[in-house]
Amino acid sequence: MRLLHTADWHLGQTLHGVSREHEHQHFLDWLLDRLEEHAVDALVIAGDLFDGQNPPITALAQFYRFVAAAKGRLPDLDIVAIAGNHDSGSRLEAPSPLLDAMGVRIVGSLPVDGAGAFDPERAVLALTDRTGAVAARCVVVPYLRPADLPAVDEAEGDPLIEGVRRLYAAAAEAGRARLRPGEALILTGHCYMGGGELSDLSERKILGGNLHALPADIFCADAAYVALGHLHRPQAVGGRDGVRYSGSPIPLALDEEPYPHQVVLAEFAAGRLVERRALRVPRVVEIRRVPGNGAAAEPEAALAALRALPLDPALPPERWPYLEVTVALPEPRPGLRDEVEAALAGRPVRLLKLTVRPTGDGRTLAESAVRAELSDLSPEDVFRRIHARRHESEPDPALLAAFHELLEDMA
Ligand SMILES: [Mn+2]
Repeated sequence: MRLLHTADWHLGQTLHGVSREHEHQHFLDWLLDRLEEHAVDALVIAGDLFDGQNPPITALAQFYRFVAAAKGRLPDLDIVAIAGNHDSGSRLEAPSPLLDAMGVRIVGSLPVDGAGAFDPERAVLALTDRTGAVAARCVVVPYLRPADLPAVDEAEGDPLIEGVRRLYAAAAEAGRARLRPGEALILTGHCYMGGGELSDLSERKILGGNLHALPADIFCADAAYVALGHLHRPQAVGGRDGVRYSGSPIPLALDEEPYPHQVVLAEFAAGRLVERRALRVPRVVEIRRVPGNGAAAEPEAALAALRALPLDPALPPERWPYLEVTVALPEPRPGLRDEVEAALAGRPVRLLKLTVRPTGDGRTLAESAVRAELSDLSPEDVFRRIHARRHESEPDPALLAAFHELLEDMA
């Protein structure tokens, strides 16, 4: 059985105000071709299908067009998707009566029984191979919120970590109980595992530091594969090759540009993972930086580099590169943004971010002429700044964690 694992699509995302629709469509078209090319039996999307709880109509249409096209080209394809922290679970699940009948299972919230308690049996889905025989039991667990977790006595450890551990243990046990010889036990999740490599901007602001990072041993050792979502950088977890984040298919922040974006193709035989490889997603919009890294030592150097920037005039506007410019400023320069825009006027490039780093005389950013734009700040940055202004101190970690909890509930 061949399974394709992907996550963190964030359909509907905008990057510094620019729609990613074209890049997402390019990815989805590419993915359809790969599903067919590799005769994939199951597609697992491990959360954050959409960037927000109320996705734009274009993003919803994009997703359902993809599902219909995938089932049209591969009628026997099993599609399994779980909600991530960005998704609205109930919105994802609303079309389930239609999708279930097509073999498309979307799990937005933790499956519960009539009394509202977690029902592990309902978290186990069968995945079939090309002959139509069940080849794997897939345990689907969407992004967990504290209210989803069983109560744990504080003496037994961190209530969140231990709660997640128990929930996964019960779900895996239900999957294991269904396994017949030759079937693989596969787990999914959208969660933050400890020891992961973060890609700074788009993740740190939703994670709230390293609080509640989960240890890899919450996933049972007999799982043939664990398909994770949440971290945008592809990686294995806890030294286990079969426990991994697929990573996002496109860079979701400017600083997610340097590493490859990919999906994972995994093959199972006789209940085990026998082959795994990454399929690299081609990038349709480049991210360029001036200078290549760090900050231009002075504005004139940055402006000269911008004028000399090699750009392809044949590209259609939706493929014009994104540009980030960083300039060190020894003294205020009120017209800098206008100067940068003038250097780029009429050229096939999109300026997404201009960062100014005041140097030398201790002038604060607020006093320097180019002000930070709200869109350049994460919610945590804004919170820290307000806290600094009102209390002249950094927020303590517990307060910051509470802030992130609120933020996640609102996301
Ligand atoms: Mn996420």
